[in-house]
Amino acid sequence: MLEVAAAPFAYAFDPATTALVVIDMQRDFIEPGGFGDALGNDVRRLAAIVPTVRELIAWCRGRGIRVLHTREGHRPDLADCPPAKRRRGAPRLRIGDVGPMGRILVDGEPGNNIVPELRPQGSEPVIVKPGKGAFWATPLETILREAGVTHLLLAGVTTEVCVQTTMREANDRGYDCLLIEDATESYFPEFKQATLEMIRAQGGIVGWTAPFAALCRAR
Ligand code: C5J
Repeated sequence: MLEVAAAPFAYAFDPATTALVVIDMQRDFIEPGGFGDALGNDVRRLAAIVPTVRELIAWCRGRGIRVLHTREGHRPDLADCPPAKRRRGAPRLRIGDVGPMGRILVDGEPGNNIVPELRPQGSEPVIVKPGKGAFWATPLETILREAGVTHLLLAGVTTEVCVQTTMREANDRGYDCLLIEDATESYFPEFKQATLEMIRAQGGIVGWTAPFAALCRAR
């Protein structure tokens, strides 16, 4: 077992039954011309965590911790995109429209690819998810259960949307979850801060948080 100095208290895990889930580190959210940009966000905040996420992935691979990746993406016919999701707000480009990196949030388009620095390796599963949570309408739970995973490390974007939704879904399914604070980011710094605080409030009601350096010191 390894123990991390986390908040609200120490997080203990066995690398053999732990998986890292890297959420939506895809060009659509991180590079100019994607969905995040079309919604009017400054994507540079998200791009800044790529080096830390890369180190985190390498740290996990080096310890035999399974690594899984997710992408928020829809079928080309958008049959899995609720019209309400597509209609919402006033983005410059809607889901399915053609942008500078191909069709926005559509599986198989260049913008839907994970950024090259974080490219999945070998047999690492890539879960394509039509919702914000990675458990909804995906095989993630089956993959984790088959592998005997009980503990999840979480990273990715955005902290208060897909990361938090996934962490809550995982928590309700009985997983002990640790969110790596500097390996997640939001377009809104105050939303990231609030999310970290609400996750670890009330004795870790959703789970734990810790910086990557604390994970590296786990003994
Ligand atoms: C959003 C995500 N923010 N990956 N997706 O639409 O957080």
